[in-house]
Amino acid sequence: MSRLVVISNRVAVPKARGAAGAQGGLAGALNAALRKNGGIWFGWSGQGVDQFTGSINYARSGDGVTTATIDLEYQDVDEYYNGYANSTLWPLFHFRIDLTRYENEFGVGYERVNERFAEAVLPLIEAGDDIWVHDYHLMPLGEQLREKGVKNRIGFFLHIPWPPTNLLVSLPFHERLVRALLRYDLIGLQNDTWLDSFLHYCRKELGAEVDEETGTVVLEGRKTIARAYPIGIDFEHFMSKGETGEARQAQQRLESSTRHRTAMIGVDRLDYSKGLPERLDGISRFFDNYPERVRDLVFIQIAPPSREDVQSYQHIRAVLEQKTGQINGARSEVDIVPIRYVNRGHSQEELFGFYRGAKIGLVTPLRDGMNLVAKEYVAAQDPNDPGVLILSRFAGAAPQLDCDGEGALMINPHSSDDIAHHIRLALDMPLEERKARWERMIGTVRDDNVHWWTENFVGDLAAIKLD
Ligand code: ADQ
Repeated sequence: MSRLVVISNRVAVPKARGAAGAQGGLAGALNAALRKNGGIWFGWSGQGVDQFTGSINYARSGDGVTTATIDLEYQDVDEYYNGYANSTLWPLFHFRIDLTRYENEFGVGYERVNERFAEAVLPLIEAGDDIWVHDYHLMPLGEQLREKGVKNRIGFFLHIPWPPTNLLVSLPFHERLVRALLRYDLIGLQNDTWLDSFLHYCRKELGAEVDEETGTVVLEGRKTIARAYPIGIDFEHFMSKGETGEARQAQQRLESSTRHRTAMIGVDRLDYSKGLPERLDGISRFFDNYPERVRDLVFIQIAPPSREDVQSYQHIRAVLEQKTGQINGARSEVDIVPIRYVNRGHSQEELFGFYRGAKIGLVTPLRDGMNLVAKEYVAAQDPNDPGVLILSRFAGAAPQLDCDGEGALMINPHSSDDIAHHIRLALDMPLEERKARWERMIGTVRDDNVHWWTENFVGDLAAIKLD
């Protein structure tokens, strides 16, 4: 078995023995793969410094995973992280061309940091290692490594959507970005929709030879395989959270404070891709269309701020505060406040309890690579009295959770009426139908979990024959 070198923008260091996965499903799964295969996890420390040195900070977690991190210059953080990654690629790849900023120095900073990553990680790579690079921050890294003579197998997984060709071509130097990507041996996307868009671009814009059946892309004699690998949650680990006193207490807090009314929950990073203003518009429409139901529903939105240095994130936060205030102002009674808006994160134990106490889960991204909240909501339900998941058709998780129209209630997040109508259906859904829908969804959430995902990707990478 090959040793694994995982490279991502940030490294989630397990804090103590047995704590792997405490930072979420992905961290847990990558730590598990690293424990099994041996190897190292490399990335940015999250620290800014005045002058880049490239010196590596090693740490060994309680359960034996070695991490290696570098500090980045403040200018790198501005241009690469806040700039090209989060102000150019993130909005564009979430179809938000209106929010996409194209600045020359962002692109230069992005390439500079990718080169710095390549130089710093190079001495850590041994012959026979398999290398697994993650996400939009590091698309050119494979090419940088190849140019420095790395001959190992290198795979890349994109956690966010792949945009349609006619959007992607609005990015200056788009060809350069995708050509660099084709220096990887294996490219993973979250589902077939994003995979199809990727293959379409390769054929149309680069003139690559594409075999849709096998996902093989050949450009100038070099071969890359592209496949869909839908990421899942760390099911067992997440379920163990439900056994804790903290989870039970969270559920009780939620239930006792919403007595006689149905609690509906949304849990998201505060990000414009998650469709939060549109969600509030849908809820407002529900109250307009069914005024007699105001006393039946409480909506709880948990949305901790993220990427606060980026302007569009400051804007979305202000929009949400205003909309929540407006709806509550118009609809509250002395004993009813229809929307509770909580601006902070919670532990997985608490989230488990909140999910379980809420009889409707509302997940309405305008675009999302996958969306693990939808899967966590399903996992946390009581099998004897499960809640209803309302899910955007534009979430990467939609094909798995739609279950041929008999799983989640699928909605168009741009339509307030559609959201309002499905909230009413969910409120009135009989127990038998709730159970039947939940039973169809839980299989894929349990089986297609994050360990299945890592094993599939790492297995396919290891099977690639080197020239
Ligand atoms: P994210 O955009 O961060 O991830 P998502 O997959 O929904 O989106 O959530 C990731 C994790 O964050 C979940 O485990 C969730 O519990 C946690 N989380 C969200 N809000 C929280 C809160 N308020 N408090 C505490 N925890 C919270 C990116 C892509 C997704 C893709 C993942 C994994 O944008 O589409 O599913 O990567 O590939």
